[in-house]
Amino acid sequence: MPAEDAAALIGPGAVLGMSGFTGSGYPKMVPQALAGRIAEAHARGEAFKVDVLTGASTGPELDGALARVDGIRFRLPYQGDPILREKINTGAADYLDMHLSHVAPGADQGIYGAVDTAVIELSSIRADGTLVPSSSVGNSLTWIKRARQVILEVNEWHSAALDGMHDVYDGIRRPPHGEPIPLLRPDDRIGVPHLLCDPDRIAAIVLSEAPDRNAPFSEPDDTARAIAGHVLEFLRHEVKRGRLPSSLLPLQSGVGNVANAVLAGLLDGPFDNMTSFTEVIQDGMLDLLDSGKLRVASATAFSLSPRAAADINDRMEHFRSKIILRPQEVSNHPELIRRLGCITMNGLIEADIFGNVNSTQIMGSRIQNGIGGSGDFTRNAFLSMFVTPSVAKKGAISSIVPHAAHVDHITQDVQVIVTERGLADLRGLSPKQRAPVIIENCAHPDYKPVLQDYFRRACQSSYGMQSPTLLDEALGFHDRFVKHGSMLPR
Ligand code: 0RQ
Repeated sequence: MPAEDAAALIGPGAVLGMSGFTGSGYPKMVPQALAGRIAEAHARGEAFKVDVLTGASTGPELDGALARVDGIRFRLPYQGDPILREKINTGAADYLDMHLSHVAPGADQGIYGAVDTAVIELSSIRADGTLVPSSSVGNSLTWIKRARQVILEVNEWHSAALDGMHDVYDGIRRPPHGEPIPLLRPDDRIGVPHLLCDPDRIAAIVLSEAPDRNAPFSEPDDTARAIAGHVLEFLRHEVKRGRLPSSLLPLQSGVGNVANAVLAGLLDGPFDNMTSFTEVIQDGMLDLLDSGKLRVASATAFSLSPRAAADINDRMEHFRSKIILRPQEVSNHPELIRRLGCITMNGLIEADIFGNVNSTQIMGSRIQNGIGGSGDFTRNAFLSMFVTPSVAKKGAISSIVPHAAHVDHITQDVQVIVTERGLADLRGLSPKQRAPVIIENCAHPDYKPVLQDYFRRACQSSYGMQSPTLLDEALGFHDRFVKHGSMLPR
């Protein structure tokens, strides 16, 4: 049916469970038609907002379109859309930023309310009625199971050869009847390649040909290349010390230019027969798969530049045996991440001198994206790393601060921090021992003396000496930025 007719099945206050993860596999037609309906209702003076639950971030046709018309009351678990971000930061929309592996268990307990409608993008519906997901699996299984009615968007832009790439495991048992998930290696397939839905609950099928819209990556700059260089040197050292095998351990890598530069660096590195157990497959991973250095990549979604997305669409057949897309509760499951021993690499907003990491809130209050899977992976990693340029906003912001203004990853979870200046290996160090190493190895030269001075004085007059802190100065960097536009002392 036309998208407008399908959108008419959704009313004010609806709780919507939608497919989509990092700009991949999200519905595009129904959300835009719904945004049109909401705008018309608002023009008539009628209230119309919905709750939007997804896998992770979507694209301008979903988050952007609904946020633009003030149609989102509540959003979880992750977003990255500039319009929605603004609505959240001005208080017009509520946002629950969650660990991505926690969403499905919460939905099964009914914590987000009864899901009214699932809107799920597919690449095809087979003749036997089974549903083939598109470029992400995310929480689609959960929304289809829980929703009162289901709207399907079949998108012919996706390659038909996606059929067979997915591994949908529906065997997770909740406490008190929990059982191990039977996955022992990143390339294990433990489910079926399709989703199922009782036809009686399918309220509409809408056709689409719209591409996933992901931001293109810029070529790695000197900063990204320097960070990648430090990471690779460190991994080589860990192999030499016998702490890692020469094929490394399953890699998880966040999104963004730095993560992509590290993957590009691995192309020329000495490691072979690598695997990846991650949540998103980005451009760099496809290159590694092409080169044969990466044997298999397990994830829940693609997160590709338009160039790479077009390329993989042409060569899906080739990649189908090397890539497995799973529900995000499986791709991000702590049990599996700990069992496989993942090496995790994620970006950060800021780290403090004790190694606490803020991934989400600028100046402690403005949301950027969300914690995403970084918490699922970091806490349970074999080796957890964070990568970042040492400064943001042309040097007005230091990524290394005396005290993080918000904490997503506590110091106990953070093993290695890397900037273009160097790498801080924090394993085995107490908070007081961590501070000089982080300042010396990671801080930008403009901020190093200020941080050294702060820590020296904190060591003289802190209330306690476990994590020496000057309470009246700890957030001074942030306060200066908010008041004067720079963290540098005036
Ligand atoms: O903003 O675009 O307006 O200039 O944050 O920063 O340096 O381009 O780096 O793309 O790797 O993003 C933490 C946001 C880093 C990301 C974060 C500003 C900076 C720029 C982007 P502009 P960069 P990245 C896998 C795992 C949490 C989720 C996660 C993230 C913009 O890595 O969202 O890890 N991580 N998921 O200027 C003010 C600072 C800043 C700052 C950066 N200290 N203060 N602004 N920025 N540091 C994926 C999923 O989970 C789905």
